[in-house]
Amino acid sequence: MDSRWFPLPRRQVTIQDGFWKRWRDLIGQTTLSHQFNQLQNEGQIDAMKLDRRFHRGWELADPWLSAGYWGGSVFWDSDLAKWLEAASGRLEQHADPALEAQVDQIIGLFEQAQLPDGYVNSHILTWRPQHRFKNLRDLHELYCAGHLIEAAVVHFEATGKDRLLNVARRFADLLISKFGPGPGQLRGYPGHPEVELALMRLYRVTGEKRYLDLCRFFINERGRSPNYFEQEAVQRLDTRPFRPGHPGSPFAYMQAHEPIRQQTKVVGHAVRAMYLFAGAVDLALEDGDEELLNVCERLWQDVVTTKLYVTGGIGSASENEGFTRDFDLPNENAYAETCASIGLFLFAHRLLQARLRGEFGDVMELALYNNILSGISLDGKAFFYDNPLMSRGRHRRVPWPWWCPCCPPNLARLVSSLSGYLYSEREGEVAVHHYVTSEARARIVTLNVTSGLPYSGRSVVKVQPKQSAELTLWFRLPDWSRGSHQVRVNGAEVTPAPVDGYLPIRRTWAEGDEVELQFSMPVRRRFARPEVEADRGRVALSRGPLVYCLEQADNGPDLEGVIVSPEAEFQAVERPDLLGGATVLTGPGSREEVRTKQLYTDEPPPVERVTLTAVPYYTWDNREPGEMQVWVRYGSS
Ligand code: FUB
Ligand code: ZN
Repeated sequence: MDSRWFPLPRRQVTIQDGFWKRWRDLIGQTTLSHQFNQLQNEGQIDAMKLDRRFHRGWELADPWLSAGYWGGSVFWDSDLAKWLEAASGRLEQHADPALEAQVDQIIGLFEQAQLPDGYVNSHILTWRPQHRFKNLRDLHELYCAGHLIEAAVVHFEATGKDRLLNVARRFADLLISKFGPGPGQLRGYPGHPEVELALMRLYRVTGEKRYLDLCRFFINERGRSPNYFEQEAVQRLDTRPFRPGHPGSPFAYMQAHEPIRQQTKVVGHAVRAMYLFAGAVDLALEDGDEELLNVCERLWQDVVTTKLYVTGGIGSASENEGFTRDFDLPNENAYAETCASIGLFLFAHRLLQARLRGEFGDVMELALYNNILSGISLDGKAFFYDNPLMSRGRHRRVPWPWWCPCCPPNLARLVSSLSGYLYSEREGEVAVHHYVTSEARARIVTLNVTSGLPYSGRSVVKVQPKQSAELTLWFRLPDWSRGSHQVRVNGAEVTPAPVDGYLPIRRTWAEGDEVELQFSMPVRRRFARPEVEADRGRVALSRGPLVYCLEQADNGPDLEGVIVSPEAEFQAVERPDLLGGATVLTGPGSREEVRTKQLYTDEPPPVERVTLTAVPYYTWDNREPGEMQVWVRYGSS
């Protein structure tokens, strides 16, 4: 694919100030040590010692999943790996000997746990070594391997040390010998995709084609008939029905109901789907596989046109942690797992390298500032797993979702590697996907971006070309500006025609040239298609990349009685004192009063005028517990 783009690597981009610098520092200074303590207290770190005596537990009776013991979850290794990845990203930006010592301690445990043939998985090795690669459907060995590989790549790139990379490569080499179409090999693939995109990262950092080949095998093998998961269940004499209540194929849960190239609708578990598709786009880019790329685009369209919350969340149902029917987007019971939005972000970022289209960047931004960021409290020490759009006050962040701590370290690793998602380059061209105050050192040019996002739509880009040559800078035109923007180069207005949601400016740039971009940030009213039952007759407010919500703390209880009228004008008001410094939206509304104890009356409820205050969704649940609503009743009153 000649026209493809390449992300500017993390270490060539320095986030220097502003909103994301504050988040990155909070995660680096507070969240990582909080998470390390949790991993220590809850057992993940000790589990790596492969000693049953270190495991706390209660009895569960599932012979293939828990085998009558609690040895920690089957994916605990991935929590450690995600933390390692996040911590390595931090070390890349900031020397921190104490953090480095913790990183080295965990790496040492992985080294000690690894068998001579390269295998490493604390759960399997401690509790059921005989089950190695016998239940790919459930046991998450390849998922854990994937996260280990990703952590190793980032640790190597960040520190130049190859200890963890060696562990990961030995494991990956074992996978290469075990999996494939050859005699004596397993024609299996992961129940939880992740290792595919990890193998692509390993391939890129080592240049070893065999990792790319294994990724291709996993992606192309998946969903073939006869189904591998059925066959391996027979092999291990496991006759229990798998997901019997599932409509259609039970393997849709892990996107293995049919080969990916035949899939037209996104189904099943949301994180699994997004990781698989991200890996598939990586593969398509590398192989120049237009067919696979088109499949991924088709699946992308399905997600964003029928399954995407206004907050950038996906996967509405808790039953399968994933997708149901189109437009089934309940608010109070929204699952919208933080990891699923992270997966969507990763998927979109890959697509952006294939086709420079603003819609991919728009969705990345939507997910990042809303569903993902709401996953962490403003003090960096508490987390949501699911991110509903309505609450009666009982949904609270927790210091550690011990039953399944996948989201907190995932969020930490995303933010600590955010610099790698902001820019792309290719011959003679650089694309700015996200406006984050940062220095970007591309091959041909250095850009110094100062941005007021998410609260101000103004960004200034100072351009320092490495040599005098014509080059094109592409600036994403965010959909939230609704086409209303101004661009100046060295103070003179220019009007580049948008191409697929980007503004290209081609010229011979000189040292000190400056581009100023002013994107309008109107307060927007968002309405859902009528098929979205939960949002009928309701409005959501947004401004710039941020979706807003009403909280009880500002508006009192009984938010169901609150109505926004079509005439109401909302104003953006800066509140440095509130929620870590936020711009809130205020405007007139009305509230139905409850003046009767009768269930039904012949008169409509009386209505009082009120002033409403909406806060950014990512900030909710950082004060006293209370109600919250993104979708508010809408109509004249
Ligand atoms: O299964 C591993 C992770 O745990 C998934 O990605 C999440 O949805 C959670 O179930
Ligand atoms: Zn998660």
